Amino acid sequence: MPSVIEAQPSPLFFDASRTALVIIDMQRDFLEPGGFGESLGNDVSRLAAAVPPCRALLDAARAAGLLVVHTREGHRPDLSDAPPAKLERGAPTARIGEPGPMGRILIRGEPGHDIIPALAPLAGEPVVDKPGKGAFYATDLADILSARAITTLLVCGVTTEVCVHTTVREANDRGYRCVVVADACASYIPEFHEVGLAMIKAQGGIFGWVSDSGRVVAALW
Ligand code: TIU
Repeated sequence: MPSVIEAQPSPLFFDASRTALVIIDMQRDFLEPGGFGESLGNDVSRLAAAVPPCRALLDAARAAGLLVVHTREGHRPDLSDAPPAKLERGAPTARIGEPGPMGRILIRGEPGHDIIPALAPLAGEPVVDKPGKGAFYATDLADILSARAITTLLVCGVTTEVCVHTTVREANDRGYRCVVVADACASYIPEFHEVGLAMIKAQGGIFGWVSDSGRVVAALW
């Protein structure tokens, strides 16, 4: 039974049984002081506004029986999956793999790599660990989605113009209909959030659709 999400540039009809909520990188390393985001010179408090809308989406998606996928950006402790070009950048004292107040920065298994408690995954919800910005690159996300015949992705998380955007671009080329949930995404750079959303819905929805948590939650009931 198709439902409709009010979105821009047009309403989107979707089948809940073939729709997944994808929550991008809502990790302590990006949202809390002392992690990767702050090491890059960012004010991490700018991301807090996305947490309640993500929580509302998560509650609604679970209640509606949607597939919920969580992603985390991070690297192996030996850094063997981290390209030198990525490791070289950032503050010399707080690069990927260096110790910090939440453990080694952006390393799997460290406290900073965890998803924030407010959005903790439930048993049975796939958590996709990714070494890059996009959630398809070097992961099994495509297999997870195809096993459930997923065609539509509701995408939220951080940051809008980096990991959300890269994932949506990858997903769009793979044929998924992507709805980016504006208020459930955030950036350290507010104008990049705004222009990142504008890029997705421009030109007739060149990468997908943009909606907000209130409209998406309403469509899921
Ligand atoms: N720096 C920044 O804005 N983002 C990232 O490095 N990763 C994600 O967006 N997850």
